[in-house]
Amino acid sequence: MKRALITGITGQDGSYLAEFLLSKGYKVFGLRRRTSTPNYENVQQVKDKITWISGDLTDLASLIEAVRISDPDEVYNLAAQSFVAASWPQPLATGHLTAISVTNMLEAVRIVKPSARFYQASSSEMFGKVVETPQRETTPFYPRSPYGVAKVYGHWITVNYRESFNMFACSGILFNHESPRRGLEFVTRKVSDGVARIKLGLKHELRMGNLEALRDWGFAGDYVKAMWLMLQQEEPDDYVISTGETHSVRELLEVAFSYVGLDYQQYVVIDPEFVRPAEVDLLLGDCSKAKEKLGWKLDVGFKQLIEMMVDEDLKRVRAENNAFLLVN
Ligand code: NAP
Ligand code: G4F
Repeated sequence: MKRALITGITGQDGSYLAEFLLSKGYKVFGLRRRTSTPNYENVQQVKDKITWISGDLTDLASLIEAVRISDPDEVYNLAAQSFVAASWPQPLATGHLTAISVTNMLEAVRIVKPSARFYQASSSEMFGKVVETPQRETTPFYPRSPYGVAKVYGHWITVNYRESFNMFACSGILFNHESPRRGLEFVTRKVSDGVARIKLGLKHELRMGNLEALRDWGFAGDYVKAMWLMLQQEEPDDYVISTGETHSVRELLEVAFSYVGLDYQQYVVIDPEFVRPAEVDLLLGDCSKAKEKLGWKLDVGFKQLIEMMVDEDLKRVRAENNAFLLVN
């Protein structure tokens, strides 16, 4: 039975990846940090099938112990401070969690089990103020946020450990991917949750930032399969994972509101609080290498993804509201 260690397992991607690896017969170990209120919402269905290890990205001793306990064939390093907007008010924490911690994790693997295969969660945010379109593995980076800068460090340190220590270390340069498990602060989920609340009469406006930003949005469930495929190859390498389509935030609003029979223009208010100090205007990925070498493909398209998210939020908000009415 293969053994995998996942950091960031309670997040969106970690939860889909855990389900995917369990379905493939893996023994899955999940690194969990101590929080005042435990949050297992994303991993509810598989919580009891995961072997939990207490640890924190910033604590090398705990990561060494996590690798020792799990004795993994594969390590998926997904944990990070992942919200771009939070990286301006918290640039140092973002640097520690999203950049330096990658070296912590690589060191833990190098010291305890250098033969383990390593996946690093790199990001299209590294392309930032893009210098070519579409963006591919060879496109130079021009990050536009403390988060993007931190991810560039994480990306290059992964390449460096591969080249310095001959480790099987891969970087997946993943474009935005979403799901009903996406954090509520990210734009797709903010919109699907907002639409559900407006439709149910619980909210009357949705305050948004830049509606002209363009993103290449895919489904997280499809993207975790690419992570696994990268670690099954003969040689370690880096891959762009994307849909090859780009859509604006405005289009996202149109699709989500019209799905429930509403016109977004009647509810959306532009609020400078959600406009960023520096914006990534356009992301559009070319994932030909992943298609060709990994045989990776997408199952869920943009409209289907947004409608799935609105459906799930309608169900959840309705249930929460009914429970509240019953109690009060
Ligand atoms: P997410 O939902 O925000 O999950 C982040 C995970 O990191 C959570 O499990 C969180 O634990 C954990 N974490 C944060 N700080 C930690 C610490 N100090 N010690 C241990 N664990 C810690 O992110 P995601 O969307 O699944 O993304 C996964 C990874 O892919 C991230 O590295 C992200 O930057 C990268 N990425 C994401 C996308 C995307 O579109 N989703 C695209 C490219 C790259 P808690 O539950 O305790 O907070
Ligand atoms: O959903 P977002 O917050 O995602 P962003 O910044 O693209 O980052 C996500 O994708 C990256 C991959 O490219 C990951 F590395 C990263 O971890 C994260 O998962 O914002 C998307 C766009 C931005 O242009 C933002 O300015 O939506 C725009 N936007 C407009 N109004 C908004 C809002 N974003 C948020 N979060 N909230 C708004 O009200």
